[in-house]
Amino acid sequence: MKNLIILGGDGYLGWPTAMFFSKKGYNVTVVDNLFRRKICASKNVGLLYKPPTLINRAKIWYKKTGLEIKVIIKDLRNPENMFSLFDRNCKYNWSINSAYSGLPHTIIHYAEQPSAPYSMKDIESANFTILNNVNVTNNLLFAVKKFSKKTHIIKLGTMGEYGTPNIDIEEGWLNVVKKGRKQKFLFPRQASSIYHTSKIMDTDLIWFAVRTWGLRVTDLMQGPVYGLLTDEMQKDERLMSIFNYDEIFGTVINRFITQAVAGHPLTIYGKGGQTRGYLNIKDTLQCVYYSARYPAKKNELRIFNQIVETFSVKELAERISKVANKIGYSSKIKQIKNPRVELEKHYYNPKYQGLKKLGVKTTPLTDKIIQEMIELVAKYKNNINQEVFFKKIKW
Ligand code: USQ
Repeated sequence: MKNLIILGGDGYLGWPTAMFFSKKGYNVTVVDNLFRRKICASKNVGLLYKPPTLINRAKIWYKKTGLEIKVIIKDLRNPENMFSLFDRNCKYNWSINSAYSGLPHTIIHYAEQPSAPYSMKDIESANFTILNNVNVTNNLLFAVKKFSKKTHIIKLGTMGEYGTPNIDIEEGWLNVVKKGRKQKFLFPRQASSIYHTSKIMDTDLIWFAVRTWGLRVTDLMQGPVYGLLTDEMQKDERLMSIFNYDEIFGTVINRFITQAVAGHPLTIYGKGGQTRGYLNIKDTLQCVYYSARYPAKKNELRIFNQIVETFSVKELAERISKVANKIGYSSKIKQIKNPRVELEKHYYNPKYQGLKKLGVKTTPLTDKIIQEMIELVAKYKNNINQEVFFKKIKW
């Protein structure tokens, strides 16, 4: 049984990933400092429903499947906490069988502050984002170097690291020829928030560690994710992922779906030509799974663009509104002043073949999927607080 550790295992992607790998037969441990839950509680952020605690989620999972997901509540900004994950005497907060059974084959690193608006809120949030994200990444690299150089790190990067350049976006790297000489460099990165910039800093650290210490890392450059359900959760809605629709943690498709259900206009920022690469939460799991199954080699920083299809914000609003209207909602669209500094009309042509070549089968956004999301969100309609659609964060 392969040991797999998920850093940030309580988040939107972390918990579904834990169940997915557990079902696939991995020996899964999740680690989290519960940052997301604490912020959601303290900042009155819009959660569609309150998921059980991480420990209770693991217990429910065990009752349903007989499979154990070990839980560790720790802040990984502390290097000792990170190092302890490689220690045979590491204590689990919740575990049926606490015997430690060897070093991790794979570590999936999601343990970051994931919100661009949160990082732009004020100096405290900006500093927290930079310090947390870079610090945890650095601790992980040092821990793997010290205890387990064979461990494959899967790091969640973001397409936002590249920004929206006026040229095609390659998968992570760019071959440059100058005066007859050639060199492969990281593809130029130019982010449009402190959060996205912190991910660029992570990438620089990782590339340094791979070159210098021979680590093996896969960096997944992910676009905005949408959806609530994965195959594992459908057994029990208490196992669904944390779902935000607010300005801070809600990604745009999840927000538009919730706005349609609540009878709030779908809020396009500015002209709406902002184009990004999107993917269903189910596809995130597949991408991470195939990356784990076919790991990067020693001394390799392998980079994949983790997206399925591109849409402008305007296209998304129109599609979601159309489906909502068809099934009886009265959904409107409203263009509002863009609180962000970003290009509202631009060229966007990223490559994203690598993960498909590994075997990932994609789930494009269909009207049926939009309808299913609307219907599921509608079950929690009474929990929607329209006041949190905007928290007045400006770039
Ligand atoms: N947008 C609207 N209206 C809204 C909300 C957002 O027009 O009500 C626009 C934004 O201005 C932006 C686009 O939708 O142009 C996407 O915004 P988002 O909030 O869905 O995504 P973003 O802030 O970029 O961040 C999200 C995740 C982050 C991940 C990133 C991938 O929160 O963790 O890294 O997507 S990417 O965008 O490709 O960098």
